[in-house]
Amino acid sequence: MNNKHTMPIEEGFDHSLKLLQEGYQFILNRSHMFHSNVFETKLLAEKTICLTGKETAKLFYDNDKFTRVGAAPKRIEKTLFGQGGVQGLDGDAHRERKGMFMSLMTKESLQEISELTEEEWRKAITSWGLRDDTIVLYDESKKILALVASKWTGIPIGEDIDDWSKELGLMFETAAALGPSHWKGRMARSKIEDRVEVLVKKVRTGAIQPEQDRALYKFSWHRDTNGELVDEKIVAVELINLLRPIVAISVYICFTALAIHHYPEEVEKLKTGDQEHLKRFVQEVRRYYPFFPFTAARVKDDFTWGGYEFEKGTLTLLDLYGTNHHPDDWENPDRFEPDRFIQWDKSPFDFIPQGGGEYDIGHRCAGEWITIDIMKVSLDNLVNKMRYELPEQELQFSMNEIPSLPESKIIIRNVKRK
Ligand code: HEM
Ligand code: MYR
Repeated sequence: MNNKHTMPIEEGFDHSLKLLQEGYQFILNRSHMFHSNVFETKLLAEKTICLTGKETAKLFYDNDKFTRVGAAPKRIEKTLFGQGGVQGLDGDAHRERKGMFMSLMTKESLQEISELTEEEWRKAITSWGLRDDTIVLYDESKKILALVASKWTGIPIGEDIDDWSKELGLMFETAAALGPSHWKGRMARSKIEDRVEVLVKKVRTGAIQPEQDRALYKFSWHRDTNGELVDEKIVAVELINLLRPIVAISVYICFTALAIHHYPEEVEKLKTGDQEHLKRFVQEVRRYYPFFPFTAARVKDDFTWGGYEFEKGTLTLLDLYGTNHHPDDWENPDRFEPDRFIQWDKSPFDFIPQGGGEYDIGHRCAGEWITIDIMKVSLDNLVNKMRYELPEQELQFSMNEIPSLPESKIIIRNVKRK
């Protein structure tokens, strides 16, 4: 008996243009069209399998079936990820490197990053209160977060906060861009990599001595499974894998401010500062708004799943945005309802804005807890610690610009401490 089926195929030579047009909805649109959570298409003229929904997320995170080696497109490596970092490792090498990241995520260290965030918000609210011009929340949040990241990792950024926050921002803002803006991101990466590499060298020669529990110290002196120090360039890439995504939380801060504006009845529930309510709201912001569209791997060896054949080497995308909105897994997925998280069963596969599966042996985001904590502190500050006005502005966000952001980047004015 032959149980094999043919995977639904989007015929044609290349559909990259449609990916640009449909953005975050590209995979879910085709999944509806084919009535299938698995289908094949062609992107940049390469055969590509697309997966969406909880069941296929489980498959995607099976380390025996998929590899990350050679999965990230060059343009993503040159801007967002860097070369030689944890995102492109597999097996023991991955587990060992990921351990280096996860060892930073202790309760104490998470508590510290929340306190640092609170402190930077406090200073920012005070300084905004002295201004009579308008404030662009996105740009200011990137600065707040760059300062938090610098203090938490021990990477000194001195007086250059404007440059660091802009350049770290460019790395994720331009990863999916075309033309000159993409090249700005590549240049920003090489500049920051050089600066961080110099710092790593200085740590190793003793010219600077960061505190021993800071990432700058720990990563610089980290030894791999062979007992060797990690190449300085790669240490720089991994330190940037802390700095850049902390700054990227600014995107979520803008969507949080947008949700505060659009859902006042939900904001009422936050006014007691109750941690559970803050957390539900933050989780719903991460589920509802678009950010990281999909993640990529390659088929490790030929296998069959659900009757479909997966051929070794095939590029495979897991739809993160679509899985968070999948009608099989979420009731009224297109409504903003923080209370849905009261019932949520904590599945590692249906709510995956920062990837799914496991942290230690899989590629799930090392900074997910940090993200949630920083967002909770930021939400509490926006709702309970400051008053501000939102003047008339373009609050709509695009579904095909990656990453998306409210168009005006959230302009506020007349900030006062509450
Ligand atoms: C991996 C999203 C914040 C560090 C990932 C992945 C996604 C993601 C989608 C890949 C998952 C996969 O391929 O399976 C985000 C988003 C963030 C965020 C949307 C919000 C701004 C952070 C923060 C940190 C961080 C704050 C660190 C402080 C990492 C690292 C990896 C990763 C090191 C690689 C993990 C691995 O390959 O094993 N993130 N992330 N991220 N993230 Fe985040
Ligand atoms: C980070 O800096 O790591 C966190 C947020 C980055 C969002 C970037 C969105 C563009 C990603 C394109 C995805 C292609 C994956 C193969």
